[in-house]
Amino acid sequence: TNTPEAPTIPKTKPKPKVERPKLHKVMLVNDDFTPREFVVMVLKAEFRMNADQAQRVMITAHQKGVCVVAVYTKDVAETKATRATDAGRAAGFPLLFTTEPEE
Ligand code: NFA
Repeated sequence: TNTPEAPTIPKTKPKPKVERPKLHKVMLVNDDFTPREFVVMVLKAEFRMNADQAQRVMITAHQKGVCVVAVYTKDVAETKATRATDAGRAAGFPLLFTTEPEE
């Protein structure tokens, strides 16, 4: 009368071992003072864009108020946004880059 126990089967899914980090967008914010050529120069230098890409992003921010520049992990996005904003400030311009998590 001694019934052997059934093997225990775990009902929860195993957790994936590797999760990809949430990406964060770097946004370029328009202003009325920073020269277009300066914005393009910063985009090329800090975000490794070519002239065409940089021009397109600059114009989009100019026309719409804001434009996504690129997506990175949180640390990289924040570092690049800070460096690019600082480059504007160092030259006396109110150029602003912000970051936000991607949906
Ligand atoms: N609006 C700025 C100008 O007309 C150019 C600019 C674009 C500034 C994108 C900041 C961001 N000189």
